[in-house]
Amino acid sequence: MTEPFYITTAINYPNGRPHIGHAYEAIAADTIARFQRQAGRDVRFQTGTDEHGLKMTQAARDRGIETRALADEMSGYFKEMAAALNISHDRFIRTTDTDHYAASQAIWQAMADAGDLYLDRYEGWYSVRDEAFYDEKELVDGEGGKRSPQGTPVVWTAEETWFFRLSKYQQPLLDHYAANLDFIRPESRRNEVVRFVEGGLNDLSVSRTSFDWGVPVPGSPGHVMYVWVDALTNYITGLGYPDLTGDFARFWPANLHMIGKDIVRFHAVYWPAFLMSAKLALPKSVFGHGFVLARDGAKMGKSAGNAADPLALAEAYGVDALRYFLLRDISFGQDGSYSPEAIVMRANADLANSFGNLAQRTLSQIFKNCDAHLPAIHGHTEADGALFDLVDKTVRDIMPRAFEELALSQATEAWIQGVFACNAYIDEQAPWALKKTDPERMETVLATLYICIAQLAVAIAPVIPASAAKLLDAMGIDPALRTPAAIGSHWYSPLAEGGHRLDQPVALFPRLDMPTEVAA
Ligand code: ME8
Repeated sequence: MTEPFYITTAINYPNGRPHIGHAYEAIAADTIARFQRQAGRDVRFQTGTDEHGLKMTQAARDRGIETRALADEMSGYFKEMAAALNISHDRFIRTTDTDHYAASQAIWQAMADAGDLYLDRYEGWYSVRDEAFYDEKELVDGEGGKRSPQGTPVVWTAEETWFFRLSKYQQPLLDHYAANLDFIRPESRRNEVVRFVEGGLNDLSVSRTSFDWGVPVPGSPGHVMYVWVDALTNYITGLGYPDLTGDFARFWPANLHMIGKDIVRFHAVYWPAFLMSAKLALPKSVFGHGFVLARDGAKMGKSAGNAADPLALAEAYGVDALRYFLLRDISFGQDGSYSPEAIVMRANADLANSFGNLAQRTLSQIFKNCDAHLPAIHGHTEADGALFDLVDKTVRDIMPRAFEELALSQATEAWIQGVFACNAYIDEQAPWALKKTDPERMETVLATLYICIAQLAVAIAPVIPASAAKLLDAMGIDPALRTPAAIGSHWYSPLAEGGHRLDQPVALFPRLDMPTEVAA
């Protein structure tokens, strides 16, 4: 039986339209999901929207509409974004889905049964924008008074609420971090979390009585769950919890929760504590990626008001150009900046001028000079062997290792080096000049390139799925061969005997014009 692999993104607040940061996370997670599928794993991939809480209620009030209407409208845009960016999720969950109420109430009940919930009075600071409670000692002085460590405004709240005995889990959490070094990645985030937990954990207020837009607390009229309790539960709702058989048995614990650095505390402290309390297994890994920053360095977010529309970018430059740019130019785990010019520069340099041009030159020569059929290899030279070895190492060793480690920019960097090597080879071998003098050698050179291009297209498919598929279609390569293992390499490749029929080569990546107007 194939090995299961469960990957999730954070679920997005649909209090506004999606921005480039949401697109970034979806694209990164999708790339990993596609890589894992190619590697033969049985992948389950979930994304969605996080629809309860005060932030949503206030956004709806500001627009003078019902919260549910806001959630319905905006959640639709997130779904559209996923479709437009070619995100291959198995479920788009909304926390207003009925099965999600049942799952949230079940995990609540399990925490209550463990003796971890008690009623008391909460008094303290709350940030609506972060949907987070903060200790007095964490606050900083800012514009207009006290602010959260994230710089968002805080309000004093006092109400009767249910508390979760988070303090009880301080040592079990620290033990878990120590025994599972991959539980929080990258290491810098892990260190932050460990320091925070070592500093002591207060019990957590987990219900609200001042509004009703949330999952009702079982047996406690007037209380709705704190939005993060139900939000985190989405990851198991999607597997059928509280039914512990079926998808839950197969896919839980998750292999990877892919989230942004601002919400690591919720995923690496609260979530594992809730799961321990409910006697459920903990996810294997939480990865806190960096932020995509606007060119001026400002944080791009809905609330910051300068959100770049990912759909407009995809429309203007192409989905795969956007996907490739985000994963190649931003070192995964760190913050990175984005600009329309940078997307155009990267797409032109790597995709149009290097890979697209390589494929176009090779395939059009096969089309014209070999009667549109892949020629066979007739013995090889040292140069052919060197190229095969380099491409092989790239697609069968360096890239998979980088994808496994979530070093996404290293994977794309290695790939483009492979492309450069092919371009150097074609220039050196000059197959066009061999047509008259040594047609057999011409065939070997073109076949060598064909195999290398096929390998490189398969290897980059998780990042640029639509373009890779288009190229492989045009090359006449069977979908069953589109994994690094199946495509093989060298003269051992199923392609080495030749014979595949090619379509008339098409331009894969149009050369993009520099933007005159900034889309951000
Ligand atoms: O935090 N660059 O929702 P959200 C990169 N509902 N990533 C960014 C980003 C940026 N500029 N801005 C936001 C929430 N993100 C909660 C999550 S999960 C059970 C609940 C990331 O819409 C952010 O870090 O504010 C998070 O991972 C995701 O986008 C959704 O953010």
